[in-house]
Amino acid sequence: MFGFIKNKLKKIYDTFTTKVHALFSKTTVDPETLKELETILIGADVGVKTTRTIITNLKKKYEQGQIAKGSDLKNALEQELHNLLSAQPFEQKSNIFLLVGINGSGKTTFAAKLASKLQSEGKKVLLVAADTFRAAAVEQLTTWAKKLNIAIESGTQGQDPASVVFKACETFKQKQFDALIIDTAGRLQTKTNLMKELEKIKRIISKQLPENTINTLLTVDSMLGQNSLEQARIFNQSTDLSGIILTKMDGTAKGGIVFAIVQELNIPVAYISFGEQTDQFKNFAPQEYVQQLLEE
Ligand SMILES: Nc1nc2c(ncn2[C@@H]2O[C@H](COP(=O)(O)OP(=O)(O)OP(=O)(O)O)[C@@H](O)[C@H]2O)c(=O)[nH]1
Ligand SMILES: [Mg+2]
Repeated sequence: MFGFIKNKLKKIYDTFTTKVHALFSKTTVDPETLKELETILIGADVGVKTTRTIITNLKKKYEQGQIAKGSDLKNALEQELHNLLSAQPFEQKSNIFLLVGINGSGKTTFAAKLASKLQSEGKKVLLVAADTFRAAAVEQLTTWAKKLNIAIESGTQGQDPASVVFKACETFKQKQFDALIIDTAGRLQTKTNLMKELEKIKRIISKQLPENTINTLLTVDSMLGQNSLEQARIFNQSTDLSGIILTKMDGTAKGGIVFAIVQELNIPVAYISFGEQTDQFKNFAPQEYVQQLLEE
């Protein structure tokens, strides 16, 4: 079943690449070409509003005679996408990370990846299992912590996650850790509960570690497409996001959603994550990302 869905998605992916390159190989570009490009971008999750902005800018260039052939279109599109993404660079503010996002989007996996990287840089890392909603969630992070030989603070199932975070902040100060990575729950009975809980966690960290600005990062499953824009909007309202982690980029999604998130919500992309091994992520680089998106 899963294989079937995967193959189907792969077909959509190939269609994107094939279609966009059919436009880039044209000897002359006309207004119809731009219309076709608009449809293709929407199909790649770039979103209606953001696509419109891109197409409007391209139209201007076309009317000024700067886009005559397919290769001009490719260069101009690359430039537009690059401008969009580099307008909002991510700046790491401290070594305090709060990971938020809907269930299954990759928070726990990314917590382990980031912890491993910071540890390899010589930092003393403390992981925090603040997802006390499910016992399995604590176990999952504990397994990672053991495997990586990294310290972990965790509570018991049902315990107030903010109290786990409070204790973790105490440990962080007392034992002089360098980095704090907090994994949170993705699902509670209601969205309001989850948001209230995250707000409370942030308040606790700010109070306990006032000299540090928290990096609040939202994991966005690249396979979910347009739904992610609305999620990002909701999380941003209550947690004031510092950046996005685009996960599951080893899948077939094109990841066009980041353009919509960056443009419509002004949230920068911080990391790209693409597998289940700890080294499978990197800092987001706009140029490389755009090239990958458009490559054949
Ligand atoms: N292929 C792939 N799988 C991933 C990636 N990141 C996470 N996964 C897998 O996706 C599933 C969900 O990841 P988790 O890290 O548990 O997600 P979560 O956000 O912590 O989920 P909850 O704890 O339920 O809220 C797991 O099976 C992970 O192994 C990725 O970049 N690529
Ligand atoms: Mg988790």
